[in-house]
Amino acid sequence: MNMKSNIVFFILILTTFNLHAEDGHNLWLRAKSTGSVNIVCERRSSTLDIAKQELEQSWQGKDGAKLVLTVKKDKAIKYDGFKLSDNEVQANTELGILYGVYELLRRQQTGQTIQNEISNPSYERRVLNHWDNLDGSIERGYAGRSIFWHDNEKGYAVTDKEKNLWKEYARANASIGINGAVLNNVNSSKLMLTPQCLEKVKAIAEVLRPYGIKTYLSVKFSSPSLIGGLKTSDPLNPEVIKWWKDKVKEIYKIVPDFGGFLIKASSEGQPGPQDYGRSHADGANMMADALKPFGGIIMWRAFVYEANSKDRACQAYKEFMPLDGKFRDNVIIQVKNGPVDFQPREPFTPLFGAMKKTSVMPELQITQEYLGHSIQLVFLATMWEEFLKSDTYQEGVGSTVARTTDGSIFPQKHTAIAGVANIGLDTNWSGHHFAQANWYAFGRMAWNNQLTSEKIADEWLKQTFSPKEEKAENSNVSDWQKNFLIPVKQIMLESREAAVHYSMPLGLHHIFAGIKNTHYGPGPWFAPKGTRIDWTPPYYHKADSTGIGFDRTTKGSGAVSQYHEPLSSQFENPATCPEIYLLWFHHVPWDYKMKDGRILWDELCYTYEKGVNEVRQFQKDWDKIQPYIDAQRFSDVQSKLRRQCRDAQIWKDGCILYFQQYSRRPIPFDIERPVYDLNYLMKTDLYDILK
Ligand code: GCV
Repeated sequence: MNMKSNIVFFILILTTFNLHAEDGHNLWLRAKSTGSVNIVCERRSSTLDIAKQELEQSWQGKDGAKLVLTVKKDKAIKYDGFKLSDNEVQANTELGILYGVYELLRRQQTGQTIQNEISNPSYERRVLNHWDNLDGSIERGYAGRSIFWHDNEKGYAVTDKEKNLWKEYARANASIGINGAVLNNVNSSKLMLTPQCLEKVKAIAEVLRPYGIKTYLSVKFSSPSLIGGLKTSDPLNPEVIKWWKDKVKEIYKIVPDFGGFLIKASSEGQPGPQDYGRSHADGANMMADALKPFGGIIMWRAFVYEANSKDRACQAYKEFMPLDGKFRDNVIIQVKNGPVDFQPREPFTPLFGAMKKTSVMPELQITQEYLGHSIQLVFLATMWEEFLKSDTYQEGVGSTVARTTDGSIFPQKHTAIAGVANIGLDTNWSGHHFAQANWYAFGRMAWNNQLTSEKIADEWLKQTFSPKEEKAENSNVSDWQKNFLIPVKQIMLESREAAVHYSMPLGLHHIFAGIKNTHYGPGPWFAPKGTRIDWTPPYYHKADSTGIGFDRTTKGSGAVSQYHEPLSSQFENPATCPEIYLLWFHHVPWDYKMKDGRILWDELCYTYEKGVNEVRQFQKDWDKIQPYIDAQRFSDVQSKLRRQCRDAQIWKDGCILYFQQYSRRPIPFDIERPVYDLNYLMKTDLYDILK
């Protein structure tokens, strides 16, 4: 074939098989309008212009319908919430109108009806935390380099192409209700507060503003001495106090809607008030006072743990509970969902609900540091739903984490939720097509912390994958729903549990390969001499000839006592402790009888096996959906699933063979035999270190 006939053939193939190449860049915002809409809106502003443009671009309602956008105060509407009916969006603010428009379009695209209803956000601030460094790299980023920062060579220059990308980013966030972005890593650079860097922040903030996204920064607590020429950064020193006041003034001059600071202090080597003998409250309040006149807030992280502590999981509670009630009302304590560190499964951090006189906000991790990077398909909404619905019992039955943080129980001046972003320069933004669903889910749950993961998966799939040329009433759609939507939703909803099964079942945690600190792959054996013990897996699994698991009962580290009754007693007793947390709270003999009658060792093996089988099933199910999806995204996901299957097998083999050295029991004979040698896996690990 010559060149010309080659092209003709290719076009023919494309039309015949309807293979639209989709690279995922459009995220869940692919819908094109199917008719016109007559928009009535008395006001004009850049935010309202966006709302109108979105309607014109993606309207799928009745052709020629009239839609009124009304900005009018209504007491029943909270923050930037909205009132929605078939022909009107009403809100207190222009941003509320924009959110209402996105909701209306989402309903159209996902075939959901609209009754007269009010939708208010669960949290006032719904914030992405970017762990982006000023050199363009991203800590725990798996989707390319930063969309905000370059390598040093390009410095802080801003291009139109970048601005365009930030606009797309802002649009995606606004469409799911995210209204804040911390632009840089919590392990902040001291340069963040220099005038050159702040000029760039100004440029970014200008692009994000019309979409209602406030800009926040992570800054080094010791900035006054690092870049301000002061001898100290002691929060009670008058010069330091003045330095922060001046710096904050300088920021608000160029970013008038600046949101505030996110601070990692006295944590993992970061400077903090404790360096000067002061408390977290002293540090946070000093900065909060500087921000107060401008309406800014401090999000002060509670991610603290000491080397050599008996139990790292106890530390945040110990340090922060005595300070309850001592923080200013524009300080929010930002607490990770679990007491160790974003593990595949953890019980909730006991600070939730326990701090009653202080605003507390959850921090979730969207980027999959411990859940397979952007290699594995793991839908995190099920994990977040489990967390938000966890009952703390702090103010009686029903004091869920959601309710203790969203102002329903405690009168918090500010409410917020944060998610560590998984966004980078990769064409599809998140590295894995399905990792986009985690970004989406974070926004949707931040808006409504009662939403189920099932509903979120359903709407995300419909918007992200439904065939473009089909309209809701077309019969092919039901074909697509039956053969794509239902099975793929099932994969998503089972995916996190599968990851727990093949990596850290029954409450095991932090048993990752430690080499290179990647947090990918198993390393229960990893404990080189001289490494901090709480950075080695044996500290967490404590496997020995008598059994396995971390004793956090009152006879052990006592972590159970940080939970409110009845949880405390429930966790204390292995018979009542949910088995999903068994090895989190207990060191259990290998022949401990599980609820299903198996001994613990067998149960562990069967669970690892189950996890591997689950991913193999995802692989089979994915292959079946090929006719219902574009070729590019089909094969991208297919190839990632292959790698996930291999890596699940490595998890299973590595963990079972390693723990078998202590259990000294056979692997139950009806499960698949390991295919990797333990020595090989351990050496591969070591080999990596030498590379
Ligand atoms: C940004 C864990 C991660 C670090 C992260 C830290 C934090 O330790 O591995 O990369 O640092 O948490 O949340 O501050």
